[in-house]
Amino acid sequence: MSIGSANETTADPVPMFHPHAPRPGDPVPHIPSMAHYRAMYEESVTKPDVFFGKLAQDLLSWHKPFNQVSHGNFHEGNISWFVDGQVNACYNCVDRHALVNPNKVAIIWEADEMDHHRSITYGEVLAEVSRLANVLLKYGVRRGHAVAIYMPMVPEAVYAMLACARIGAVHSVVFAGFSADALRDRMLDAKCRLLITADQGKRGGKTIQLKNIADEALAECPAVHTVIVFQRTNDKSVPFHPPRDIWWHEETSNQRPYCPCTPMNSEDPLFMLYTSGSTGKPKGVLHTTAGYLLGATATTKYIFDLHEGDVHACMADVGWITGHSYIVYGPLSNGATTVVFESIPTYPNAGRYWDLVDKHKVTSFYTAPTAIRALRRLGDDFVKPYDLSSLRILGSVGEPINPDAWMWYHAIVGRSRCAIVDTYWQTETGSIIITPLPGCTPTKPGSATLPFFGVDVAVLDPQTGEELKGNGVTGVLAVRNSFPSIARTIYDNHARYMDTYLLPYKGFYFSGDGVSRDEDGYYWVRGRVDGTFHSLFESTQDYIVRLLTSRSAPLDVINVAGHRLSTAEIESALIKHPACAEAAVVGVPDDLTGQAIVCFCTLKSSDLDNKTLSAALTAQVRAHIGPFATPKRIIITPDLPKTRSGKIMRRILRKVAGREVVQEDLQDDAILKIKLGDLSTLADPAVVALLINSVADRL
Ligand code: 6R9
Repeated sequence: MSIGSANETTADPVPMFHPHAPRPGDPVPHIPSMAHYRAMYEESVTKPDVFFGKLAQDLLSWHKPFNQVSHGNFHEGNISWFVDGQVNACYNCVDRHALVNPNKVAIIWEADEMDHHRSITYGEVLAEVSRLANVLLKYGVRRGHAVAIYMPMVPEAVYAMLACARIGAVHSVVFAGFSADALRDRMLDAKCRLLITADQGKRGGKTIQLKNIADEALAECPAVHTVIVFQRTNDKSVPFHPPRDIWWHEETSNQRPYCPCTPMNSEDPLFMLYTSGSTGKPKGVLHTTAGYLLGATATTKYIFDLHEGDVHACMADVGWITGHSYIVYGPLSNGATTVVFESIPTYPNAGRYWDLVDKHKVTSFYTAPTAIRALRRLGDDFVKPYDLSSLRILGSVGEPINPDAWMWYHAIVGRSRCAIVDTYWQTETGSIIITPLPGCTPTKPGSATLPFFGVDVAVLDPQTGEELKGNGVTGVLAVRNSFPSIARTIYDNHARYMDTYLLPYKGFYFSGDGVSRDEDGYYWVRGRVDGTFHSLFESTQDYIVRLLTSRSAPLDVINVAGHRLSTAEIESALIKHPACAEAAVVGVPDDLTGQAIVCFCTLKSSDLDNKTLSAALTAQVRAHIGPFATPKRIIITPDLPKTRSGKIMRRILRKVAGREVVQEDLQDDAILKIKLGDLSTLADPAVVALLINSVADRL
């Protein structure tokens, strides 16, 4: 890429990077020019049935063709795609490649231990997935049953997902960093009867006691009759309780390495994946078979510009949607080689990613801004020694990427010749919805640029819901018209699906994010409008919270290191501690993780000192949600700021926690008012000083 014309229309000129012509020997990109993109985009939104009808036939293999391309709308929440077609996701990801090219490498597994890696062919994947599918059938799993998967990042986690898809079972993967309570809640909500887990996990040199944690969760899940245990470490001290527990290796070795695929209706559920929502209760976002698979397949093909021989390395965990779409379904459906990475970017040192790229000749690499920021901070010397010439595309996902991190990724990792794709999407959208295309889209650091095919993005005035047409506008990000991979419902709670996504702005899908469309029509996603974030949204946030509280609990989602967390869920964990009377959790800006968790707690009587209590409350959050939700700070305070009607005023807490107001400001009411806004609804104005002092005490 080369620096081209500056964008003159914004206050700070933003450099624009234009794609380079392919190097000799590199493939011609699938979408080679903006004219191609524009023509395809135009057709995809004006004639979606024509566009997606063709795409579905080109990219997927069908057991039975569909009768109609799309049906339903956002008004009624009755979306369906590829009506009455029959398709099997596992067949598309495995069989159709294994039958033609069984020796092609499907998965490269890079273990936590630096010198340990393994290549697995499509033929082997077919055999292993089939054996496991037969085990599932033997233990009574049938089409439509929910299966929980709580696995480390080993190829067997991928087999587990695909084995479910093969027989029509609905997988619910729970990230292996979640605690026993979180796993229990998800298994109960999904009514799982079988769990697939491992003895232990390995991550960054540490051992994770997966089976112990699973046992704790299972104690309260009597409906789970079978637990398949994969041996990752073979540690003999791991508890094993037959007949409920069965060993993966013993059972699969007794099954034949072929199992027929069950033809599924396009709209049969493929999986559910829990995500943080407005209340403490996570929601099981449900994706269906054909639409999801087409979204994952098409976006992977065009955005990572996959060609024969490419190696795609997505550094996410299969426990998140990014892992589902860009480690498993997208790359495998395209017949590419996908990397399953078990470790972390800094183990054994900050060169780990680049060693992986060099060793496996990775062509497209996908990670999160939080990892990019952390590695940038550790210095260029960890990147320099490696041969990164195989790379063509570098992706970013999970949160807005700051231009500085973007530039480092581009210059130091990409050696100024790779395309950077900043991809915006959500668990609910199933696949990427705003992104550059590597062969054609000029990029601006920090902007996810333009919509993907079929996604008709609208910017809405948050208060009136009116569409803000034209460029140079800021509002909430919404989508008009459904597209194939959009989630169809929240498992067993369609009312919540309607309330959260489709009712706030009638006729549109509401993303929960704020966005600007600049003078060039480029999108700049600002982050959740329901968490802290952009001062621009101070008033709109309040509005959205009001809007949604009339139907459900306050919407408050924060993004920590690319993970979506619900403040309500963290609060419920805190108040389970016997010493905690009340808790209010906010997100504050953080250089490394984007946002960080700050908890304000009031106490019942306690003999413990604040330091001990803070440690206990931190442990409480880790135990109830998982270590990735560890608070940055616990602030013990005598009181919380509340309105006369008893609602906690989080706006004040955010500013105090972010040190936007400090002790000196207490001297001047006018300054306080400017910094904190209207305090007239506050029941006890004295609480502001208490809070500021409590924060100062901790520093
Ligand atoms: C894929 C994924 C979704 C939320 C989303 C937004 C934030 C994701 C982003 C981004 C700015 C990007 N987000 N990608 N914000 N630029 N490129 O992360 O799914 O875990 O459901 O989170 O992440 O706030 O609403 P999920």
